[in-house]
Amino acid sequence: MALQALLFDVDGTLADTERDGHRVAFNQAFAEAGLDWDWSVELYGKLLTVTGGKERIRYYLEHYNTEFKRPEALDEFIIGLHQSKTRHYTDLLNTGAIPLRPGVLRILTEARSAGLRLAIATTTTPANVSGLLKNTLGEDGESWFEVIAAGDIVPAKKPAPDIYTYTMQAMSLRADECIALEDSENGIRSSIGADLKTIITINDYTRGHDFSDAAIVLDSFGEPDQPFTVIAGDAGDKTCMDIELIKTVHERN
Ligand code: XBP
Ligand code: MG
Repeated sequence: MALQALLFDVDGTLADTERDGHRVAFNQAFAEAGLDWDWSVELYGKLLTVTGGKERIRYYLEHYNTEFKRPEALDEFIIGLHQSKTRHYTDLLNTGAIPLRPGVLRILTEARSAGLRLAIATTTTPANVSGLLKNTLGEDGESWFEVIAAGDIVPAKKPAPDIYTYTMQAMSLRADECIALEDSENGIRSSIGADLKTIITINDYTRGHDFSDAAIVLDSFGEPDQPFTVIAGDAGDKTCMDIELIKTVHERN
């Protein structure tokens, strides 16, 4: 089936948001709440096992801070902390501190000219997606994407396939008409679970992940003057990801 749509993950794929974005915002929220919790770069890598910020805080308490005397209304406590984290994170985005990864703007622009449909399938909070797109693509950045599926819109976050299934249903597309672009093992488990061919662009937190099901694994999408390194798969004679290569990868068995 001909390729109709590109389905993008956000965190780690469109932008390197985790170490210097989400992590920093979590720590700011903890400090603001008078908590002495500090998520180091290393600890945060372990906490990324769990997608979703509220889920991540709970996982931290269950596995890394079992001594903490939990409030009776734990759910509300976590929700409050997470709201504060979202405020800090979107404030950070508004400073322009987090750029798109190499190749992302070029691929999005080429895709639009080629008439491909674009969507987002992410576990992050909708306000975070809006903030990133506005601050990197401009005020109308969100309108580049036909569907933005984010956060709690489906109850089961990645690695469950639900967010991708939801996105394709909203676009009336089948999996063989789409391709997913991801950066993490939870991400590819979700996309492969939804029967999607998947392109992987790794980052420092995900380079050790299992990407054996990926159609191609790259160190970045690259730019014409900043070639990618192919970690697994076949890029032919290409030195950066473009729509032609995305279509070739999609057509392969
Ligand atoms: C991204 C995430 C997100 C962010 C935090 O995963 O795991 O949880 O770290 O976002 P993926 P929130 O890239 O696979 O979608 O705090 O808004 O939940
Ligand atoms: Mg990701």
